[in-house]
Amino acid sequence: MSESFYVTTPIYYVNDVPHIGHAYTTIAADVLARYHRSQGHRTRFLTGTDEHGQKIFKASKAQGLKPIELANQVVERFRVLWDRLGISFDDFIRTTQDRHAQVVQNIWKRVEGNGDIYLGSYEGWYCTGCEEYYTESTMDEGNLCPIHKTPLERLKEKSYFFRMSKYANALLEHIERHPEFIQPEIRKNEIVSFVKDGLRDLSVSRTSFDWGIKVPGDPEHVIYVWIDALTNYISGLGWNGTDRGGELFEQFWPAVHLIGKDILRFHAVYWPTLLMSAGLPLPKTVYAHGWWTVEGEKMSKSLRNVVEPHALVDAYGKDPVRYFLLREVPFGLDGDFSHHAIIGRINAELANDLGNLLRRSVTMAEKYTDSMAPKPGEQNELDKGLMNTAVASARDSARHLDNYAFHKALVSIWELVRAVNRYIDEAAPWTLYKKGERERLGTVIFHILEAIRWVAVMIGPFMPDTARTICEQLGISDDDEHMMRKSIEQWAGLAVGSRVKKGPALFPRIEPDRAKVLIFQFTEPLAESKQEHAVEDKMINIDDLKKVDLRLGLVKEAERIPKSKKLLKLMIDLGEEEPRQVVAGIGLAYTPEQLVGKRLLVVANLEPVKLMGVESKGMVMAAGPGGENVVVAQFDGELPAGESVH
Ligand code: ME8
Repeated sequence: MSESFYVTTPIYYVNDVPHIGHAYTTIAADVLARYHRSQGHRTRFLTGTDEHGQKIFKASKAQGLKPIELANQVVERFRVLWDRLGISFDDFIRTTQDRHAQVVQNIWKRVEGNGDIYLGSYEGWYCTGCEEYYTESTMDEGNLCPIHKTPLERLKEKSYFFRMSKYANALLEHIERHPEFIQPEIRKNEIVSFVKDGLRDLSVSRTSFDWGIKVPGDPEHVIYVWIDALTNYISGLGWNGTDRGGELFEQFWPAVHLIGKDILRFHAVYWPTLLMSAGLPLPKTVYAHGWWTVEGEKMSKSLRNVVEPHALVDAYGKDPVRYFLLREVPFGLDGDFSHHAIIGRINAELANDLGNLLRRSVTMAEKYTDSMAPKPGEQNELDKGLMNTAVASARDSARHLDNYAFHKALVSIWELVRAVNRYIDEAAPWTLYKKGERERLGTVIFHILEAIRWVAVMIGPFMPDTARTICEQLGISDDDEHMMRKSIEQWAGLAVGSRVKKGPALFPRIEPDRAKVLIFQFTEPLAESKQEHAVEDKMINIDDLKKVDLRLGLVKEAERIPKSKKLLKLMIDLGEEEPRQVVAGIGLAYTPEQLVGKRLLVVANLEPVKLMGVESKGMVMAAGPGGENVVVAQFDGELPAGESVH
């Protein structure tokens, strides 16, 4: 029996229309699914939508719609976009479908049957945006959500709990034994330290609204939306509530879950512990990719910089968008979307390297070998070099895809693209033609066409239409056999005599005038909204500024505040009799040792506050988005502590 491969995307919320972030995960999953199919593996690719919970309920109310009406509208938007982006999913699951609700209730019953669900009450700080409770130590100062920066709601409700705490050790053991389980490494480390801090039991039902799946036997409660949502990965396989799970489950589980790093904890802690309790195998891999910003800014509706995938496809075409998103940024890392960058890559790598290669090669075959793939003669060293590069490129690109390193796979493929361009220059078919060296000419043209065929097969998962167009121009019939990886296991798979035919340019260059127009169109709303924000933000005058007592503070001592990851207690010399105690939320970015001896910029006249019970009499200034990415403002040189800043 052939190997099987099951890949999933997150199921997306239907309170918002799809944007480039959703497209990114889904394209990555599509590339993997296409790649595995081309390997001859039995492959299944699931995507879908997450339609329950308070967030959707509130969003629908705000629009005067029933939740299901909102869901139906937005689901359509996702479907249309996936179609446009060439997403080859095998199934699309909606959490409002009956087939899903039954599975969620079944998994609940199994977990309950194992004694892992009990009734209690929950009080905490809730963010509807995240659909999650925060604790004093995980929320931001001022009772704000650490993700959305919006006020959290204090909620108290009766709730069922899942005994997640019971599974902490088993989870750590599993992570240890299965290095491929949480990737990349940095995300694994995050989860390990989170779990080592101890797991609490998880509140898994809500009574404050009823837009969800009912708790079996207690219809006053709906099942927590994340338990509902995560279960899609097995309801999409028709899990039938038994150990074996039914035909699809047996064939395809466990899955590779591709997700964004924002939802790692749900996938790497909640979901596996739930599966353990239900007695089911854990996912093979949870791969959390990075986060896209846009032209250096966080994507947000209020900045009007949300990148709309349809507009991108309109401007650049489907395959270039797919290529760019996976080529630009290593999969596990954060990246920035910029129109300059996509235009740069389209012109250099797609139009120049690949598009020109095909064009000049087909033109030569038309002119020198009667529009046919000629019969090759004996290989010389140059030919062997090209063949070896092709073999290496196929091997490397496959290995990189097996490791989710999409960008490296593309780099390996482009090594071949560039090698063919060099080969043409060195073999100089035009000279052979002039000299009438027909046999050698035939060998060279064959090698060029065969190498391009290898490129087409390798780029197939990334740029399916482009691959097909290349095959057409090489006279390869449009059947799937030729797009299979097997077809590049051996050199010289191109049929001698296949008819070569020029077509339109693969990727038209984006000339500078057009580039300017595109960049203007895309970035204008952003610039406008920035201006609006600037006007809205009140100006201050010099007297306002003088009210702030800014001083140079020399850090004398620093230590962590127990039970807090972020907060550090600093003793800072501000030129006063005694050092001042200041609490700073920079503990993910700095160790206490790193801070001692630094000369920092400190606000000295801020009203004292207590943070986690520790008094803070001032504030350390720092820049950056937060968490590990924060840099303190500090002074060079040896100026004395307490020096005022103006
Ligand atoms: O979280 N950069 O749904 P969601 C990269 N329903 N990827 C991004 C992104 C960005 N700026 N913004 C979003 C949910 N994504 C839950 C999931 S799964 C059982 C339930 C992508 O609509 C990324 O994949 O908020 C992220 O994980 C997902 O969209 C979140 O989609």
